[in-house]
Amino acid sequence: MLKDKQIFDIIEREHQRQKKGIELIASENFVSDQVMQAMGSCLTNKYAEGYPGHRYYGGCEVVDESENIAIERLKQLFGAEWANVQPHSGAQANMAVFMSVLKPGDKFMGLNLSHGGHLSHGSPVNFSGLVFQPIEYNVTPDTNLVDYDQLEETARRERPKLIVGGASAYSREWDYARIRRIADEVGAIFMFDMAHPAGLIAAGLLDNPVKYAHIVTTTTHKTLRGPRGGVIMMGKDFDNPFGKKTPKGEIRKMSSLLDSAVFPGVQGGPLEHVIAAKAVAFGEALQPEFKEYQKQVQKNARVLAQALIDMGYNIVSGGTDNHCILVDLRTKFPELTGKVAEKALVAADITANKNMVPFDSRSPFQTSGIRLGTPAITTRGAKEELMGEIAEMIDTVLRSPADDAVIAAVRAKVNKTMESYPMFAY
Ligand code: DSN
Repeated sequence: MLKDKQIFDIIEREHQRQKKGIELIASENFVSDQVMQAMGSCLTNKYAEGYPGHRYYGGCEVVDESENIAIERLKQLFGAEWANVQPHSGAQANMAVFMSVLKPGDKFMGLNLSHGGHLSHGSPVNFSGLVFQPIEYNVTPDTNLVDYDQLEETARRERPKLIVGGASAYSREWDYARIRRIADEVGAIFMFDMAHPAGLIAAGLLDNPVKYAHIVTTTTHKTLRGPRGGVIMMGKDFDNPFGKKTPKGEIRKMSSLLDSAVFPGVQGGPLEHVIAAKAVAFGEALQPEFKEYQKQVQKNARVLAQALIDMGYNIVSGGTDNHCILVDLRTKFPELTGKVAEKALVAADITANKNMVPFDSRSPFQTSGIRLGTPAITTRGAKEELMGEIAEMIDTVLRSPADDAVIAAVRAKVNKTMESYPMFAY
């Protein structure tokens, strides 16, 4: 059969786009060749509804092994007692948790989306806000750190059944112990979605929510540098009875409720090729080189944030503890929206995304911020020396976002620079 030229030409163009640009989207990364190979393997052909040893199809003995290895490596990586590696995405992992611990209409708390929170933590256009009753907590106007006092007062008043921690644009460490204390006091489950900093947590550079939260979810493709997907974990609470009875009257463990919520609750057949790729990525994350990589991710983020601060940019919360930097453009360029900034940077082959900043005066379609991150550029081998240059290139573009000649000159510099930073073979 002839190769599908139309699609493979597109794939090659995307390959070239990734190769020649500076990738600063905080939630993206470049996987290794073996992660890519596992994803593109014959495991995609297999139906395996159910769990290892208990499937609804024959011929699952082989994929049972790779799924079990993925589970064991993930548990080892984060010190978890139980894990489910089947969620197709972070949002589906979160949905399975919501399905397990809430009934439609139940109250839960999550970080305000415009203060760094995530769509699946209570947005009115997402299942979380459509089916359940979200109550926001915020960051403080002065520090832009999570307002734990407000979280506590709100939880005491509203008595939510679930408190969700985690964010998609928050650069600081979390006080997990305090949220767990609040959850215990009001009788809520504490779920932490560590999708963004998971890689830094695996490397021991940030505190580990598995030690505190009842349930932890993450995507596998951000700092963790695995294939696109999600997982759910539990620490010591995995064995707790959780009140829901089986038809025979037995009270089920929370982990078994979560398994049932993933399949058959919100998903059908697992993506065994992606699960094998997750296993490969977890194996890579257990190697000493992964810790060195994450140290560099964190160092690069700090250096890039400082370089921007030195140029007069306002970095939300004044800096970063992780891989993510949120720039409030209003201080340096009051007229420049995140939307225009993103477009100008992309035209210069610097990929970043517009983002709301806390207490934003603009809509989510315009925004006053851009979000930057260092996981992908660090995978390409960038060290802190490059961060100053990147800050200068960003500044040059943002000072003249409508000047095609300036943008073309920066793009040429970006493309030349990236020739010295190889991608994996593919
Ligand atoms: N869309 C992801 C991000 O960019 O943070 C979160 O799911």
